[in-house]
Amino acid sequence: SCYSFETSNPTTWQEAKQACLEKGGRLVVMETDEEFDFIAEILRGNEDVWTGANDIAEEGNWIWEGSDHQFEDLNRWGRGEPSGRTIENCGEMYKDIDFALNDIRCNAVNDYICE
Ligand SMILES: [Ca+2]
Ligand SMILES: [Ca+2]
Ligand SMILES: [Ca+2]
Repeated sequence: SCYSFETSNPTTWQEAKQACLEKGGRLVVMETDEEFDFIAEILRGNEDVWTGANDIAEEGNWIWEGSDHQFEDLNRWGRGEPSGRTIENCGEMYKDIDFALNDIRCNAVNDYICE
């Protein structure tokens, strides 16, 4: 894949999704542990970023937006995550837990990665 790290204009998750679509891509979809580790390594020293992970359509049913890749193929949640039930429906890579996945409110503003 080809990635675009958008770190100068933090946005909500929906805005990030739309911005990636307008570039002809999508929010990053993690297909393998190798891909996740590769991105996490690049992110060291950076801020939190949005991924395509979300459970907006159905609480607890996490998907990768714009992909039929099975979310359950990967388990990269931080300890105790996802924690936010219906309040937190979008997935970020969270710097405070070494860029593991954390569910957070979709109207938070983050950097994001398109692919
Ligand atoms: Ca990918
Ligand atoms: Ca949720
Ligand atoms: Ca959380």
